[in-house]
Order: sequence, then C-alpha cells, then structure tokens
Amino acid sequence: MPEGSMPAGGEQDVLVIGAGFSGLYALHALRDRLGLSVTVLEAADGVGGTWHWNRYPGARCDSESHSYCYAFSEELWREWEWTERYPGHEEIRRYLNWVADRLDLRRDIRLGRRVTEARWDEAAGLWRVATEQGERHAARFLIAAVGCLSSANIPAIEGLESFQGRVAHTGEWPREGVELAGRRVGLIGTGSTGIQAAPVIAEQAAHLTVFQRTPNYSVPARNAPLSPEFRQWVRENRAEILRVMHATPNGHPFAARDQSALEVEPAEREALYEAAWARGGMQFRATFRDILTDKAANDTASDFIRRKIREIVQDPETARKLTPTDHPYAAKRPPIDSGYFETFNRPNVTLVDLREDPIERITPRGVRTRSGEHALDVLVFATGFDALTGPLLRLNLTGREGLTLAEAWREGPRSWLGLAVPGFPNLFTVTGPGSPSVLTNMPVAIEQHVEWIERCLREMRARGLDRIEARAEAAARWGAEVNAAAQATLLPMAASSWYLGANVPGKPRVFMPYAGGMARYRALCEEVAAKGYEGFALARSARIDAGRGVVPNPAHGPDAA
Ligand code: N01
Repeated sequence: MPEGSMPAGGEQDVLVIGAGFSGLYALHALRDRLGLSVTVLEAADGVGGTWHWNRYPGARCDSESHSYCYAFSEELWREWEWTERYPGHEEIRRYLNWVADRLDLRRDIRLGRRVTEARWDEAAGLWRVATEQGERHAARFLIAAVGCLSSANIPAIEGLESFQGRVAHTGEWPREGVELAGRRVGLIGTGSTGIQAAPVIAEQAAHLTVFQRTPNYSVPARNAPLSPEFRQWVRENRAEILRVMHATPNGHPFAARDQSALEVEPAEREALYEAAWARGGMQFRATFRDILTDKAANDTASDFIRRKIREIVQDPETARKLTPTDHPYAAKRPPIDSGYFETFNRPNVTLVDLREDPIERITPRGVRTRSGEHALDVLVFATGFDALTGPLLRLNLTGREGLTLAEAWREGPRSWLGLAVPGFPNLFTVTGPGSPSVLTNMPVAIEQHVEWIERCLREMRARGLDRIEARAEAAARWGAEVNAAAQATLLPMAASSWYLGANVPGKPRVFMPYAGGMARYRALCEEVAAKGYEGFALARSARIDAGRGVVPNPAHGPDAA
C-alpha cells in the first residue's frame, strides 16, 4: 500500500461510483432490497451528482418536476412537493439530500473520494478500486453510476491561461458563485446550458457577450409555480403518469400526437404549433409523431421556430445570426428557455457569430476574434461535456487480461445494451453509452437500469452464480443496432452534436445513445433477462465454494433469507 494511503475499505459485495440519481438508487436497491453490502464512493463533498456541480445561473431541469424524480416508491412520490413546473438546481439538490436521509443512505456513502483507478483482479474475482485520497477498496461487483454529462469540456483555445479575469465552466460552477454584477461577462456556447444561463447572466452583468458557434433552436419553457390543484392531481394520478412515462420513447409524461405533420392543413398545423409554443417545454417536439423521423415534417417545425426567432429578435442582423440553418430541430438535444431570444434585445447584450468572426485567441483582457478584442472580466464556458464515454474513461478501468477501457473503446464505445462491456466482468454501467440515457428523461432510464441490475444479481444468486460478462458478439450486434436506430431518425443530421462526440476533438464519431426509444429498449432488456441473460457469459467462481462469494452468503436485509 503506498505511503499515506488509508486502510483498505474492506471487501464489499458491491462498490458504486457516484452519488447522483443513479448511485443513490443503486445503493437503496442493492442494500435494502437485495441485502448486499454496498459502499458508494463519491468525488464531491455532497450527494447530487450532476446537480451537485451544475450551479450556474439559470441551472434548471428541462424535464417537468413531477417526472424528474424517483418513481419506484409511492411514499417518496407522495411526500415530496415540487414548487415549480421545472425544478431549479437548488430544489433538485434539496430533493436528493432528502431522499438520502429518508432512505438512510448516508451511512454507506463516502464523500470526497474520487476514484482514480479500478482494476479487475481475475484470480481473486474482485474489482480493486483506488481513490485520489489514497483509499483502496475491493468488491465483487462494480457499478459505474457516474452520469453521462459529468466530464466538463473546456476547449483548448490559445491564450486561455493568460486571461486575467475569472474563468468558470458551467458544469463545475464554484459553490460560492461567481460575481457577475457590474462585470463584463463572455459566454462561450449556446447549447441547453448557455441558453438557460444567458438571460440570467444578462440581468446581473454590466455587459454580456455571447460567443455562438452554432445557432440553436429553442422553445419557451414557460416555467411557473405549481398550483395546489396540480400537485394534488400528481399525487392522485401516479399510476397513470408512470404508465405514460413508461410507454413513450423519451420517458416523459406526455405522448406525441399520433399524426404526421404532413397530414394536416397548413393553417391547422400552424395553430397546433402555436398552441405548443404557448404551452412551452419539451412537449413541442411531440406536436407530431414524425418530427424526428421525416425531414419534410421536421421542416415545418424548424421553419415555425425560425419565424419565431425573427419575430422576437428586433435587430434583423442579430436574428439572422441566431437562426439555425445547418441542422433540423431536435437533431441536437432541443433546449428550452426563459427569455433566451428576448435577451438579445437588451442594450447590454452582444452576439458574436463565431462562424463569421472566429476566435483567434484569448488575451489577458478578453477574447480576440478576427474583428477585434472583446474586453471581459469573466469568461464562462458553457461548452458542454465529454459526454457518455468521458465519465467512464476517466475512471481508468482495467478489465480482464490488462485490457483498459481506453483500448477497448478506441474506435468508440462497445457495450451490450449500454449496461456491460466485454472484457470487464462484473461491471455495470448505469445509463452507459448504447442505452437510451440522454435521449430520455433521465430518472426513467436510471430506474430501469438499476432495477435490471438488481434483478440480474438476484437471479444470479438464486442460480449460485457470481460472475457475469458481456459477450463480444452481443456487443458487436448491439453496436450495429444502436447505429441503425439512429439512422432511422434525423439525429445524425446534426454534424456538431455531442451525441456523436463531435464536440470533443479527436473523439471517435459514433452515435452513442440508443435512439430506438425507452419502451422498446425496456422490452429488449426484459427479453434478455427472461432468456437467462442472453449475450452474457455467467459463471460460478471458486469463491462461492469457499463460502466467500456474494451468492451463497448474502449479508443481510429483507431478501437475504
Ligand atoms: O453543452 P452542449 P451544454 N468554441 O455540448 C459550443 C444537458 N443539460 O452544456 O454546437 C466555441 O450542448 C457548442 O457549439 P457547437 C442536456 O442534455 C440538461 O449546453 O459544437 N463554441 C455548443 O453551442 C444538454 O444537451 C439540462 O458548434 C464551442 C456549446 O458550446 C447537455 O447537458 C440543462 C466550442 C456546448 O453545447 C449539454 O448541454 C442543461 C468552441 N471550441 C444541459 N466548443 C437539464 O435540463 C463547444 N462550443 C437536465
């Protein structure tokens, strides 16, 4: 053990990495329902995962609050009261902290432990995990619950280190905040985050300069406090709300209209889009069933939003720059906003179109584009994440026979169902690449994965097994399926999409999430389990016979008997 390291964390049945939505639920499911010994290692000094870090001005969930929470427990569902249509970051953190207390999770969560390495020890049949803090842990099963968007991407722009003002990435926003009042603020990036942040920063700052590389579509969120009647309706209609969320492709509590955008008369179509615009939110995408599958249908939605941008933005030149032309609406993750386009009517806001006026370098005083220098006190990067694969790769995982995840995924992620990687026994990736993950309302995808893993471990125990590994041919087949599902949609038409890894230089261009829909995916996962874990190799190790395995000797808990 290296000098300064702490004593070994002891041998666990399961180690979970991450204490966000996924890790908290994995701990509850595997400890309290399955009776396994579970420890959660979390890099941050609090629970919350992505919501621990994303504290930028305007940070708010784009899913509606009554659907952005745990659904597995009727008590949790009834006891928690959301206050707004979309929950703000503080409220989500309060919620997750409340869940951690309510389910007595904290005693098995070790905060401030950043995993730096995890190695499969074939002889011992254990994952050996090291943290930056010098701890060593060992566990039979390893669950990566590290989220999809937790590895911040700061572009390597020349001169960045010379900037004398304050620099912050939205996904690692300082806890104490960043002073914006009276400051000249530059914001790079106009994805969902930049679009949420710009209106709030503009209200606080002396001046805001938005550096835009790709203009984006956005629809008003129409956030508002929730009425007592609505909250009552949510409490009383849990079963129906969940039924819809589990039946729809995106896990949201609404279904797409079962009609093509091309089937209706133009006047009626316009009226339906107007109604959707007035209602606000992600539901705009559900105005017609073929918005994401038929380019001509999509054009009607894209054109509608382009017209709205021209109506809202007073300066025609600014409106032109803000109007997306190079990809269909919703081919990139569609943002929703609270006054984004209106922000550009403010006298203290400037838009810089980086396609016409690219960044040359960052200087000590600000950002220099081809047309000149923009003097800044604060530079905010809303430049997104090394999505999906990034959080897993930075765990430095080494599987069987010394295979590293970086090598295994050199040409893009390979995974069976986005849940398990060939060569990495007893590792599960919650909402990993190849699963619907970021194309869905995340808690729905998370609950489905955690419950699938729980069932898998329960059934392995019942069959006297303690080793599971995805087969390479299953992962190869699934890779083709993930690609085919994306090709059946308009999603690959956005060249700059992070779904494709396009935002990170050198990252393989592979469409990473499964676009075939959550409902279909859930059915496939059920089928795999029902067929005895098709595509997986299951085995029994000598540990079991020595009485040391998870399987014959469940630790404690309701399911252990
Ligand atoms: O990141 P993004 P995000 N120079 O990658 C630009 C989730 N989310 O943080 O499009 C200049 O979408 C880049 O430009 P381009 C949600 O899933 C959820 O906004 O690559 N610009 C783009 O404009 C979302 O999709 C909620 O040309 C550069 C922006 O930076 C995901 O997080 C709320 C650049 C990055 O956009 C990521 O969103 C907010 C460069 N070198 C976000 N590099 C919820 O509701 C990048 N850009 C839960």
